[in-house]
Amino acid sequence: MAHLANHPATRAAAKVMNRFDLTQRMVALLRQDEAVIGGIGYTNFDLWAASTRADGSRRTQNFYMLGSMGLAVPIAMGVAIAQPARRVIALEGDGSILMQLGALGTVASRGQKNLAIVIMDNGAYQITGGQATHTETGSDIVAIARASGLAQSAWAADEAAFEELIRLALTEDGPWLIGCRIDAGKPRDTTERDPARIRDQFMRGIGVR
Ligand SMILES: Cc1ncc(C[n+]2csc(CCOP(=O)(O)OP(=O)(O)O)c2C)c(N)n1
Repeated sequence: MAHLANHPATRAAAKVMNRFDLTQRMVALLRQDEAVIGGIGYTNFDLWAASTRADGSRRTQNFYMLGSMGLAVPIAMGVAIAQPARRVIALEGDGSILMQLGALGTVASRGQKNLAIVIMDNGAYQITGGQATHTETGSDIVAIARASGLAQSAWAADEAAFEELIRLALTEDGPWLIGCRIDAGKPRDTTERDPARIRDQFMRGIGVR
């Protein structure tokens, strides 16, 4: 893709950034109605933290997957299919997407225009103790995504490039995949563990309840 020519295709070329900082930057670029699906892991917690406003209120167009790995992309794709006028972002950890790689090919084969996938790659299953994932030893999520048919996939070289890629994903046809290398920083908060409430608020947030 011509507009991705300036963005690196390899993990080694990407700066190691901070998950909370990137998530805050992403939330700041949302216009309001985009749906964001947080996968299990610390990606989820930082989405919760970055979506909590100073007055304690919280963005209601977010869904927080608690329980199973690898479901952010499938859930986001379901929302994107059901509501094609809405932009949908899946936020997932490297460990979790490695468990559900077939979802990338499914998204590619559907050519889901309103869907973007953001992978927070810390090379570890951080929330369960920091065991190394395969990205530490050579698996490159962006290369896997491209080989799965997601041509519009790139690593964010740095924070400014990340914002540029998010802006693209919010305005131009997808599907998109944005890889982010992140450090081992702890998340800023913990998602409230109340699945029924999470589901209910999200359904209200996207206007189906
Ligand atoms: C199917 C499944 N296997 C294992 C677990 C246990 N588990 C929960 S989160 C997690 C690690 C998630 O790693 P990653 O997606 O890389 O996110 P991070 O914790 O690094 O933010 C594991 C092993 C689970 N919840 N579901």
